[in-house]
Amino acid sequence: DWSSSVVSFSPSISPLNPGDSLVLRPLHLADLDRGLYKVLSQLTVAGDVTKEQFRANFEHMKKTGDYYVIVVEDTNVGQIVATAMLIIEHKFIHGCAKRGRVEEVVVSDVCRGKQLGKLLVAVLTLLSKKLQCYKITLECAQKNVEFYKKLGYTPSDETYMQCRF
Ligand code: 16G
Repeated sequence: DWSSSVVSFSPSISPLNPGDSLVLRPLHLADLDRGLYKVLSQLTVAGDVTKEQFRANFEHMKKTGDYYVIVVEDTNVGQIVATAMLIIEHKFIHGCAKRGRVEEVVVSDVCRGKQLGKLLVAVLTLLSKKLQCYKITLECAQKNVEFYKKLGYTPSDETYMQCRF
């Protein structure tokens, strides 16, 4: 239930009313042609992806049932202006529990200051709770720590480690 969310928005926006001419909805296949990669490239190397590569990934994600990718579209221009995804991971521990991960949170620079990042993360966090995840985690740049703290996330005692290929 959105109204029970602890996060407050000023001015008031919600998943059903994200702002003037904006719509929050699940990712569509056709969003590849609505500037999705232009937005993603503001986060990191988004890469050059063919329609077929995108479709194959999209279908795979859909089939697993564990990916919830949401976008905000500016319907005035038919362009994606923000995106984020929730991935559900299945664990043996905690009684075969589920854990959520937030990934690829990006708001286009043309749409900053409209609380869209906050809205997307709040929606996915609430969704993970509804899906009975025992926790939800994310990795972020140091400069975004304060942003995520306001959404109920706290830095972990665990160290984030990686191998890059
Ligand atoms: C951020 C993103 C992560 C993404 C990474 C890209 C969030 C919460 N985190 O950590 O999803 O994978 O940036 O960096 O959006 P990379 O190109 O080094 O993987």
